[in-house]
Amino acid sequence: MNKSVFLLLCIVMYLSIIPVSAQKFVPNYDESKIPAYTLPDPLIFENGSKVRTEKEWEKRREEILRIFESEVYGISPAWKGKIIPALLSSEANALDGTAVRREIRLTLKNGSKELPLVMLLYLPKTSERSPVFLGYNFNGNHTVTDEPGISVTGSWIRNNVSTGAAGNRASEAGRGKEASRWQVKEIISRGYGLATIYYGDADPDFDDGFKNGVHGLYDQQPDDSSWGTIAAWAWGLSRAMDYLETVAEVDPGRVIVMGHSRLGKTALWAGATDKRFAVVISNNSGCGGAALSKRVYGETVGSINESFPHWFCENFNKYNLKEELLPVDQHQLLALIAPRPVYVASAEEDQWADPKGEFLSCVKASPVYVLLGKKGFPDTGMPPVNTPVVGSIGYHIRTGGHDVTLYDWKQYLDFADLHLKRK
Ligand code: GTR
Repeated sequence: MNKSVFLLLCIVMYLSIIPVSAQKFVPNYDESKIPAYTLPDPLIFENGSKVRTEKEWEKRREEILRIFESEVYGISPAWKGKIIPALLSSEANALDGTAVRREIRLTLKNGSKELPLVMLLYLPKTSERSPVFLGYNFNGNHTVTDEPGISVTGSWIRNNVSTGAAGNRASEAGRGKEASRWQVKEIISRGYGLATIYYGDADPDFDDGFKNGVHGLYDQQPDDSSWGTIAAWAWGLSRAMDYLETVAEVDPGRVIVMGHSRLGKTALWAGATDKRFAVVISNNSGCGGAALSKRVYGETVGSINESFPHWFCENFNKYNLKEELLPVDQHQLLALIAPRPVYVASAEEDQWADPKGEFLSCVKASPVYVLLGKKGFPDTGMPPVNTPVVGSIGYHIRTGGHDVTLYDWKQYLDFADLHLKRK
């Protein structure tokens, strides 16, 4: 064997021992290496004709929604079941007497199948019906504040040293560990309520072949466009909304759906599929959330499908390493929310989530807001850090990493005040 054949053989052998994933999905963080791409125009129908009126937009909206369902998140079933609420606890003087706190078990009942979700609800003390933020938490309701009365929730939980979960069980050790991400006192002091549910109650975050969580409420043979876990979580938020509509102290016209990271992707999909959410907030949602997929920057379609095969529908795999073939991109997800206000937040150190791709989504969703009579989002390039751009679409990039901080909450509260506060 001559020397060069031997060398070639060595290279082939070396490549065969690197896992396929490492060969395929190397993240790009270099703007100059972004492929040339064309974004689908939200205001042009699939047949090429232009959307000119609000009425035509409604048709186009359906068209885009159907593509996101069949190619990205999967189709969620219609809900024809019952929700049976049961009050588990009630505290009239929570948070130093400033709030009312309740825990409510919501049993979703579909024929003979049932699933319990436990909602933690904080409401400000006021005689008016309150606007409420609704969002899932990552580690159990008891991690959201350090108040001792909240029961430890978490039917299946990710093992997580920082929140004291072990053996996939939430524990007392996690109490208050996520409080900085929720800022309940600030939310209450600004006149808003907070409703939160542990996300794994709605669907445990692992690939189980569509059996557990809300998937289990249906007898379903999953196919390539069946609802993935993000769609299942979003569907669960709509069930939470069904319940909030029945709570006397809650203003159902002012429910703000909010989520961080994978739950930010979830909040956006919930806002796109359920028009009852008055405002939608995406915190560091990145790939499959607010970031444009066709930029192929940071986390990509292929890498997210490989790491989290249960999040999206099977069809989404068609676009692994082939983002150019995607018939939609994430600016259209924001456009589906129009004319309702949507806020997208990025973090400077969270390049994995592609802050610029999140910003550009706002820019590219803007024409739909303009068509619907709202002020557009200015295309003036990335704003400086900690300098929100606010209209019907809001955006900021803050200093720091992948997280939800008091700074983020202050912007969300200001945004909610701007759009929902009763004058
Ligand atoms: C990461 C994932 C992101 C984001 C994040 C999270 O591992 O790659 O898409 O969703 O998890 O949810 O914390």
